[in-house]
Amino acid sequence: MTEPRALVIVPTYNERENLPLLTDQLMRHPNVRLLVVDDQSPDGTGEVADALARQYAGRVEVMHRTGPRGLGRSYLDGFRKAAAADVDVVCQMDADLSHDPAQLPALMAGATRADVVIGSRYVAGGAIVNWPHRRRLLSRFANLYIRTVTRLRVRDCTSGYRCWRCAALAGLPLDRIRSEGYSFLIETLFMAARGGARVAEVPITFVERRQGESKLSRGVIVESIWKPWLLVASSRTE
Ligand SMILES: Nc1nc2c(ncn2[C@@H]2O[C@H](COP(=O)(O)OP(=O)(O)O)[C@@H](O)[C@H]2O)c(=O)[nH]1
Ligand SMILES: [Mg+2]
Repeated sequence: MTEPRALVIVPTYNERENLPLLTDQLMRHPNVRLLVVDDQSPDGTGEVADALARQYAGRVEVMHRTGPRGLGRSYLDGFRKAAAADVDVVCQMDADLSHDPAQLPALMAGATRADVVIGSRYVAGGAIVNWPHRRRLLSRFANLYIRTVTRLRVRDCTSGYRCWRCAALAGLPLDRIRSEGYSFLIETLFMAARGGARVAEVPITFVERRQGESKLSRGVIVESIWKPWLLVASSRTE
């Protein structure tokens, strides 16, 4: 796999200012395709995505979801579609420019020696820009908590910047995954690791969004408190 071909899945909810910039930067990588999964964003991100799909015909595709929205639901639909794509790796990233497309080749290169590569804020060389102290503490604590409960050996379990080898993604039991938000990221990582996937981390610089708003809700945080325990419990009973 010298020049891996990638499909990048980007879930969007109200990202109309960010998506065009992200797309232009991603399209600078010749072997990268983009699948936008939009949840009927009220701000019209879906139409912006359609225009980008016309501009980059054959490289950018849009999935317009209906029904209940959610990050986990959007990724599950995206993963199912990706299973039929003719690529070597499938990547996940946020639409809000927190994840720098310039760092994508490093994640893709990592997939030559690992099944899942995490763009990590918490390994040497990783960084966070524009987060208040409180937000840093919460994320640090969350990762410590998740590692302790699940025994995952990953430093950044809640990073949404990831690159999967297709075979590793195909091994995930998608029909059994129900979580949203951070829990979705934890659950997919947990399932992969339990299935024997090799997980690697490469450093990224995470930059907090400038445009639009975070969708991080209280419900999402509460779910990620009990979810690690549930994952461990259900893996023991199987
Ligand atoms: N399709 C879809 N995307 C979502 C939803 N909620 C968040 N996103 C996207 O998921 C990514 C991360 O969300 P964000 O609000 O930035 O979370 P934060 O970085 O944890 O504050 C962004 O690309 C959002 O547009 C949703 O319900 N549906
Ligand atoms: Mg964000």
